[in-house]
Amino acid sequence: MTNHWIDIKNADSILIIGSNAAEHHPVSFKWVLRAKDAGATVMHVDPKFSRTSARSDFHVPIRSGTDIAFMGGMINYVLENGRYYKDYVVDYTNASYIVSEGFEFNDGLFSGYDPKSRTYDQSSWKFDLDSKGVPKKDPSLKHPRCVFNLLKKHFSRYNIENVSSVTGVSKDNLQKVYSTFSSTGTPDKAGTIMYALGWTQHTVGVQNIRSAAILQLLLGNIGVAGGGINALRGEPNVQGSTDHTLLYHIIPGYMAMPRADWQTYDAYNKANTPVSTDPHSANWWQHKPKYFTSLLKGWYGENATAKNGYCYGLLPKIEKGADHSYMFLFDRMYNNEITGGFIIGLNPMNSVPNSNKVRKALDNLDWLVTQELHHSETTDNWHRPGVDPKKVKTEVFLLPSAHRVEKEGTVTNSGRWLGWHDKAIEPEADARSFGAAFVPMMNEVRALYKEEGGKLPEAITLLNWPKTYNPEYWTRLINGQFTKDTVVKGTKYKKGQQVPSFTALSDDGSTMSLNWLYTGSYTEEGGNKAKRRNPQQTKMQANIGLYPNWAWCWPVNRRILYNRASVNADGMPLNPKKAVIKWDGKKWVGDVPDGGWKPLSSGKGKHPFIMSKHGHGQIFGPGRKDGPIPEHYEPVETPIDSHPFSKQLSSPVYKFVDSSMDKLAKPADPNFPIVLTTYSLTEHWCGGGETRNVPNLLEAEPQLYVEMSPELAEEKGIANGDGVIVESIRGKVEAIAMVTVRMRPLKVKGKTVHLVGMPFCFGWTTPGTGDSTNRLTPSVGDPNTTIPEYKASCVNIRKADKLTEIEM
Ligand SMILES: Nc1nc2c(c(=O)[nH]1)N[C@H]1C(S)=C(S)[C@@H](COP(=O)(O)OP(=O)(O)OC[C@H]3O[C@@H](n4cnc5c(=O)[nH]c(N)nc54)[C@H](O)[C@@H]3O)O[C@H]1N2
Ligand SMILES: Nc1nc2c(c(=O)[nH]1)N[C@H]1C(S)=C(S)[C@@H](COP(=O)(O)OP(=O)(O)OC[C@H]3O[C@@H](n4cnc5c(=O)[nH]c(N)nc54)[C@H](O)[C@@H]3O)O[C@H]1N2
Ligand SMILES: [Mo]
Repeated sequence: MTNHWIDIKNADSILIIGSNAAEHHPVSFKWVLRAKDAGATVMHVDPKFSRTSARSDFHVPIRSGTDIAFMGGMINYVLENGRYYKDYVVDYTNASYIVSEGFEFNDGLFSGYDPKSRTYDQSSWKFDLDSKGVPKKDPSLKHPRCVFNLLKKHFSRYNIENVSSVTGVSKDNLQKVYSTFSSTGTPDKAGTIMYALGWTQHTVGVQNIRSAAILQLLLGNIGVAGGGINALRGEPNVQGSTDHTLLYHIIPGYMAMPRADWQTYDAYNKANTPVSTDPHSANWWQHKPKYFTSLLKGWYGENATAKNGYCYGLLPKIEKGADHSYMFLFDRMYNNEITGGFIIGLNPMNSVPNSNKVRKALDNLDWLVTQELHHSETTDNWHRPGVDPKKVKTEVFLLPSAHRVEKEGTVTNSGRWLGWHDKAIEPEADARSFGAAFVPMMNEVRALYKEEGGKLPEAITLLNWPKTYNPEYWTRLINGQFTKDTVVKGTKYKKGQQVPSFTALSDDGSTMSLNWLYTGSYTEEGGNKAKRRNPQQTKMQANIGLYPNWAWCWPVNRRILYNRASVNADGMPLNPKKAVIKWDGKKWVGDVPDGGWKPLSSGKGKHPFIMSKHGHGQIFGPGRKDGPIPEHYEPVETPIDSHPFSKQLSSPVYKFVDSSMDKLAKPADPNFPIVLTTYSLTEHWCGGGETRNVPNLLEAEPQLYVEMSPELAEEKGIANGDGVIVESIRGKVEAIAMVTVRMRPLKVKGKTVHLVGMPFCFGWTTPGTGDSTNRLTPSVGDPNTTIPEYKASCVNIRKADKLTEIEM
């Protein structure tokens, strides 16, 4: 989230799109309702009517996978009707930058497309630079090739007619949302966008979010109280685990994973450190070598020296363009390229797309280590129905895990707040937390490498590694410590003492930190700030609910990101009634500002978007793999075979896994005419591996069902409560029909398109519940993130002759 949970109460307009916030993020909804009580309009744009819709001012049904058309229509509306916040757009975004002549967009494709490799050469997506290397600008926004005019031209196709015919949203509903939300394009109003999986789980997931970034920049809604783009994160600590590298393409603190073409420490730094020649651009990532060196010092301790490139050579390096996300991992397993591994704290045999295939893939392992609270579809895959366990070669180790109430440590919430979680009781019997299992296991591995050698043993033997597990110890190291006696701004620090802030991190080996974003969270002066529970705040902070002494927030306890965009050049709040920061003549007050420089009018200030190279909010965003501006593309499986925006039906660069078990339905396939979307349930957790083992939750939601409209039910001769078979080109599942007006048929290009929705929390290890919905879903993903397209695929549905045991 750019903002945080409490801040939602400051919004005048709330657009919940691609999220069922009331059911899956109830804490967020407390603040949504506060805002509503204070007069905010709450809108829910979602294929399904849910408890979120029920508490919103209005619900807008939409066809799954068409949100860029919906958002593009709103961007067009804002531009055509002059609803944007002109000063903000000119001063704080890249709308005035001149885009180089080589950049083009024709019939759904951006310049640089290579159909053979299905990738873009992004080199033409750039700006004209002046003699000093700073982008040329036209603040009058008249230049035909300035970002603003290219944007206008691009989205002019997104008129109400086209948008309505593709999304299935009525014209009335489009007008209602567009006019309400765009009313926040003034300094005294703020609108927030809350999204989650309904936006990310698409082959255009990243571009859905880009469309929100563009809209919010046009309306001046970034950096202000009650504004922002607010990703409602999923698993309780998924924010923390992404910050610390859950994903294969990054290392802690959002730095790039080392690659084979960056063989040395210097090559890594050169490729990853942006340079700006604009004296007013903070270009914060220029400091990356300090964070990277401190991380290497954290990993390899005293063994990491300037002379040996801080042990960079010991790190594994991935090939440029290689994809190690889970769809591709399981594909490698399917092709016998992986012999063994660990699966801990997840149940991929239920939650990964195309379970038919991934279950077979897992059979190819020689060994598998799992650590669980329960038996799951993953731990027990070797004896799933229809499989002879004698024929499965995998040796499976099932280690007992401590439950979360049996462990302590930090949790980072969606708003980037770092809280401490106490242990309530000791784990039972042999159950251990992951750390308590992993730290000693790693010591055994180290001992073996020391004894036996092997390939590049130093990568393991030289690690800075403790003897036993202690969460407090890791929390201190994540913050970072001095490795030499040092003086920072007049204060003396001894070797081994905590680093006070990331501005003190250095690339000369005198500091270590396991994550620069968290430096400042555990200091000599403040102790472990995750444990802070002090509600004190100044009057200005209390006005918008910043609570700076409660827990700690990355970066540097800044509660609202990009807050320098909430003030004018003199440092005065654009909206004084809900000020975030303010220059009092000598210093900034309110939130921790995005950089402590004086206001821009002093001549010594910096542009507010300090993480982007040139310092402006990126309306034109050249860093993505599928284009600098969003464009509507259909989901890979789609009920239509053309759309009015271009000839390019689906994303030209979506990722897919190519195997005999990964079939895809063709566009408008008459065998699979119905759009399927899948989602979580209030009463269960994700794949259900945990909650199906809690009897009262299972009683509340006992069985796989499929939500469908009365119109579809009638067409198919299905009654509420009937057993049905839902089938995709990849597999089928048995479910109970839930006939409900919560799902509506939509008019798409003049024809009726039916949508059905299914939860994905059931599985065969809990008898009588049904099996994984992911037996239906395809292994296709976003080109930037490879997140699977769980939210839109095509199926058919028929009444079951009898309710059988699940077919395998
Ligand atoms: N009780 C409970 N809470 C949870 C979870 C749980 O399982 N149970 N899971 C947690 C996790 S890990 C996560 S990631 C989050 C998930 O939180 P959410 O993303 O809110 O949950 P989902 O149910 O996956 O989907 C959200 C909504 O997206 C809609 N949707 C589907 N396709 C589209 C589309 O193309 N466009 C639009 N606009 N909307 C679409 C669905 O109808 C659904 O209402 O919740 C977390 N919270
Ligand atoms: N079709 C479809 N598929 C989806 C989604 C969707 O919307 N639609 N959503 C996706 C999303 S957002 C997510 S996050 C994934 C979730 O997918 P998974 O992570 O696979 O789902 P969970 O059910 O949360 O699995 C967690 C497992 O960890 C166990 N567990 C719980 N606590 C602990 C612990 O402390 N230690 C250990 N070792 N184990 C523990 C639980 O018993 C459970 O079996 O599913 C994805 N799959
Ligand atoms: Mo999630």
